[in-house]
Amino acid sequence: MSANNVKPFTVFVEGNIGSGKTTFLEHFRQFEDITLLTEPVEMWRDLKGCNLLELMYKDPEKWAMTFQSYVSLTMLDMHRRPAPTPVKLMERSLFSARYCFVEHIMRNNTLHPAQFAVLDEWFRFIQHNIPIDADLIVYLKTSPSIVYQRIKKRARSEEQCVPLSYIEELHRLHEDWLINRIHAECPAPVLVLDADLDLSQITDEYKRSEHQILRKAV
Ligand code: DGT
Repeated sequence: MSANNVKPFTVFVEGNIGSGKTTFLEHFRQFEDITLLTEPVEMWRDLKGCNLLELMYKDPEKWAMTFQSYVSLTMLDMHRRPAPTPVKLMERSLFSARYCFVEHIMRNNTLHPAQFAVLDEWFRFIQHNIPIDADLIVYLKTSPSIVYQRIKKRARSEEQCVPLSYIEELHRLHEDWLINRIHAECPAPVLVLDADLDLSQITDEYKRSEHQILRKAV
């Protein structure tokens, strides 16, 4: 809740791996009265000394279920975290975990149907029983070839084995969810930004979203 007990205007920042979600959130650090919640990747890399992200990339058949289960917990924690400001900006959501990442590993049979069923039941239970506020989704739309180059360049050790085909598939799943709307639920209106632009031009593109996000902060 914000200081005056009104729910914060809640924004999910979504987009493929390497689309610039963290940079987008950093852009809003200059403004007051916004709570920024970056994705808990560091928690996934160090859960009591275990790197779940690495385990998942190295042996997905064995670790995807465990990884997704922990992703759900950490995302739910972010959704439920109170914001003392009128605006709350979150990197990703339980929805992209389910409709992009879990969907992918279900379709390519990395998950056993029973494992998928358990994750899906958790997702549905949470959706129906725990309030998840969402007022706007900012979709940082990219071309797979461009984010693939960025991922190679940033060289996060766990992601070195990621093939272009995986990035292409994740792109399609984001498009199906946010543009083609193949799932019944899209929790909020979607603002699409061109996130192919390089760092020198991207600030102007980010500014296009300021009006919609910041008017809630005044
Ligand atoms: P950015 O700032 O747009 O470059 O964002 P990234 O790439 O740091 O963050 P993100 O969420 O796209 O990906 C972080 C890593 O975690 C990446 O290797 C993909 C993986 N990841 C994130 N969420 C999930 C998930 O729900 N399931 C799976 N399998 N992987 C996930």
